[in-house]
Amino acid sequence: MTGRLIIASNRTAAPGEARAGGLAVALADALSERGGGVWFGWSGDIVEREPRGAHVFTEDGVEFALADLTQAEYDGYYLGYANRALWPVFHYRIDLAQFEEADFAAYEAVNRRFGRLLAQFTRPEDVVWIHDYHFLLLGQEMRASGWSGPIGFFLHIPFPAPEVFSSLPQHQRLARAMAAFDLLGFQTDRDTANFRRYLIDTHGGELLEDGRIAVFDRVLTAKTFSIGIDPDDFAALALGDEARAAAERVGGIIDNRALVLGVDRMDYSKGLPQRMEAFGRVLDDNPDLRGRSSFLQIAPPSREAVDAYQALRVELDRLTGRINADYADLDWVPIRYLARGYPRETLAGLYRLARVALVTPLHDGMNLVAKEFVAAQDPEDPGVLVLSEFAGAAEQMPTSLLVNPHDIAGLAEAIHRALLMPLEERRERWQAMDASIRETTIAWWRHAFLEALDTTRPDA
Ligand code: ADQ
Repeated sequence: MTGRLIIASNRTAAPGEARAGGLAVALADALSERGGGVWFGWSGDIVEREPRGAHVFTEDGVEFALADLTQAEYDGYYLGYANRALWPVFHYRIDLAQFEEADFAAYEAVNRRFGRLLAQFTRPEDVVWIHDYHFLLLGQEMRASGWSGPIGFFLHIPFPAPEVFSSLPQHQRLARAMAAFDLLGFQTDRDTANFRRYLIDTHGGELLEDGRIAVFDRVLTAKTFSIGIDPDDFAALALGDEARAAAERVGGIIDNRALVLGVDRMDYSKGLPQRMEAFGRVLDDNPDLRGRSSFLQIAPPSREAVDAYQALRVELDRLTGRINADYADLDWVPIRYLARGYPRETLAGLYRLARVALVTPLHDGMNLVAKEFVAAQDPEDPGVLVLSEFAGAAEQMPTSLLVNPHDIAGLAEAIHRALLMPLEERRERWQAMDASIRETTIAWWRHAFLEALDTTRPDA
């Protein structure tokens, strides 16, 4: 008999909110499969006075416990330490990181408050599954509040090379806190290896024969669980009415020229300027390709309060302006850049229409857009995935056109090659990618993680 599941993630898919993403659906499924449990997270609300408890709702046997943040907590914990220190460092952008002691203090305080709160919702036989970089200290804080059962943690973003992680002034403190988890899940073998190497080289951790690591008087498991999607569900979405309507609309506008597509949240980790430059380079170097393909980039702004995002926006506007001014004609615009989000159905239709997808982040935990693109293709006439070697998905999709996103010439060459790739080669490459996304689906991911967590017993 397994205990209930207790999930903590920064944002939850609260009752009544649409569960748009595959992840939200997967976690909701995990909770209901266990016959209930608790899903804890930030409510999304900012309040004036320090909140004490959480708002609790019950839906289909699942308790949602949502805690508010004060403005100061939101600024220091969320916008500050999580988004201006952890996010850039974990994505290898130490140059953009801001190490403010006050931000870390807020991060610590919120993790403490949330850890205490969450401990109150647990029963002795439960298992706890904590998500992502907002909550690196949450397990330790739960332990301090008396929770001694199993705690699993999954990191959705990359775990950087030890030298990069060590640039965080609080890395020792973070590492000790992370050792309160019993099972740590990472997106790729590269991340798992980075984490292990960090513990072994920096903290004298010892790799045990069974693969676990002994460190800070605890024994923990670090393992790869590559997140996926539901390929059948996404393929069906791509054939639906809304998807077809979106594809027809865009197909009409680009007059059925080859569509080169990018879909990302607007973030400096996604390599958007490099991608636009490379597309510009294709046009610079290949007069015959001018007027023959259209690049559509969808990138809704995220975390706009952060200066680095505003700089990115200015850069993208400049690049689009330059390329369109050089090459647009009366009936053709080379780049269209839409700074807004679209429903999954619309994206699915565009993926299927696209001849080439550019998924070229400078660093990315996994990148589910790459997998969704593959799932949405017509098996008889599939498009080509140009994929960054620094996206987690690259480990699983060696038959994509792998690129170094910093190498503009190489990227331009890959786009050129993708646009001209013969049908037979497109099919062969796609078949291998399709097989791969069917191996580690989102259902596989949550089952594999929870199975590993259920067999992990806290040792100390
Ligand atoms: P993200 O950085 O958000 O996620 P990604 O995995 O590509 O990156 O996307 C997650 C979901 O958001 C996908 O379902 C995708 O369709 C959707 N999405 C992305 N751009 C969109 C857009 N412009 N409009 C509408 N929807 C969009 C983090 C990590 C990733 C990791 C995931 C899951 O940064 O590396 O793959 O978590 O673990």
